[in-house]
Amino acid sequence: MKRPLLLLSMLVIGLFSYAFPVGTFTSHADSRYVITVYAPDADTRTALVAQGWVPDGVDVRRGTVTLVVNGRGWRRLQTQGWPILDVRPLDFPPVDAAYHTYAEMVDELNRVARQYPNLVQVSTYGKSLEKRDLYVVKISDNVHQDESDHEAGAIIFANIHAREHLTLEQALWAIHHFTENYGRDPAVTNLVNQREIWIMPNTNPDGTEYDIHKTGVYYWWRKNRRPNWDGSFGVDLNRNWGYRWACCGGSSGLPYSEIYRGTAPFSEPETSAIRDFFLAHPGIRVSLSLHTYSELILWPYGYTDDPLPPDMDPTDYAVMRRAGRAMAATNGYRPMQSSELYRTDGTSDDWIYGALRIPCWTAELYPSENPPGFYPPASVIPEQTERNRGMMEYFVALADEPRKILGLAGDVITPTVTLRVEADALPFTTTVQVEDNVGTTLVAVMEGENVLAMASTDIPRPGSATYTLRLPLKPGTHTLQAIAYDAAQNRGTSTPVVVKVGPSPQNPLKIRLPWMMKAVP
Ligand code: 0X9
Ligand code: ZN
Repeated sequence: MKRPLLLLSMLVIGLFSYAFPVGTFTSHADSRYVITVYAPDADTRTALVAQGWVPDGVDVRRGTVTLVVNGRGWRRLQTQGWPILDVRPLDFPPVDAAYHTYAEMVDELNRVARQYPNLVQVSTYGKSLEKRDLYVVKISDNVHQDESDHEAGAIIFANIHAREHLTLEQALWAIHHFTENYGRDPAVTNLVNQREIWIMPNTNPDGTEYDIHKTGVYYWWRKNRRPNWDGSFGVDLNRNWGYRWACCGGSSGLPYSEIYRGTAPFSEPETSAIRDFFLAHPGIRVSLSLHTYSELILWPYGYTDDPLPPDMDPTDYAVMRRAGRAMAATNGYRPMQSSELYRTDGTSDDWIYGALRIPCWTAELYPSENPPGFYPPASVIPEQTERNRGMMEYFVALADEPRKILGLAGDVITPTVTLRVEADALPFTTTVQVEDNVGTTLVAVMEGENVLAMASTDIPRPGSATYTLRLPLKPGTHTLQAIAYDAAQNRGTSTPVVVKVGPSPQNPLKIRLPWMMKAVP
């Protein structure tokens, strides 16, 4: 009796969904969908499972099964003739919709790359265990050229822990910040010109997708999705790195543990891909890893409580501690050695410093407590990502020579800047004269916070240089100031100059007065 009824209802629903196809979404290769299939009894559901489908939820009363599938799976369900009642894209809960799923992130990266083709390069550096592409974004002037011989590299990587979704938003914020403010904000422009910035917004895509795989419910997932020998899933990707792996009781050998270190150092494709990326890019001089939560800036090591063990250079220690404190001063986070939080071994940063000797930090972002813990509402994203602007810019600025902050190496000399206004010239031009030991790379004439004109050079010559800039000045009184940056992001400023601009042929006043323009030094 069951069978004919089922066949009939399948036919009816099949016809119905043929006439009114469910879902107006175009299927995207990376997108995943939450699909409700009509499977009213155990036999039908068993048949579904026998075809390889894994139910993510069964509503026995309504007789439906929920499946999370990609575009291929959706099409396969259709060709197999399963009655599909509902299709919706997998997403964060409505209140958190502004958070990016993996597919939304990929779309966003491609969109930014299309918008800023000369500044942004999107590529992949490997694949996750479940074969998702691992994305890295390069931001720099002449982005498609390797300029690592004269532009230092800085890397930011995020979301190595799945549930720490705010970190992906922080990484996307950085991608937007360094592109949208290019040519507008002198500090950002000089950084993009003088650095190669690498950003990995999601280093654990299998984990992040799993964490949100039932819309409306978070799984509190931390690890990747490695099937372990005991039937549990996941390796903690921040315990799997190969420097003093498993050394010190800061990780677990038990697969079901939240801090399971895996079967061997770099056993996971997600960690070994980042390692290989570092090895292939020796121009990277500083590294920042983004986690949540606690509002902390951490520096190595995690494996020992000793702040300065034999495998740490005292100067590097001073650099990491001082820069950690300086970054924390920009956003109100607390700076400390990593092991002051708790002992860890096999973390990314212990390897990045221990094996490569690259100064590195981990930022544990907003919030400081739970709740909201890992799941702050999306409404905080703008404020909490913008909060880290100072930290991000400081970090990228360090890359040319982190030891410069101790005054021990690199360039610590600020450009000397003189601004001269050509009083009788039209249109209004200024000459900015700059003097610097290694040479300035960017000058700008400012009126308060407004940039009136900007000029830059990629490879500066030491000594003095003169830039002539045309200013779009309107009649009136203006207080101008010139600023200059060198490649180390040292910033020099001129003394302010007050300029009175009268009406000109370009700027006629309604009542014609003899025009004048006067420079008062
Ligand atoms: O335990 C971790 O992996 C990090 N904290 S989290 O709550 N995001 O899981 C802290 C790692 C700190 N260790 C190093 N930076 N070495
Ligand atoms: Zn974390």
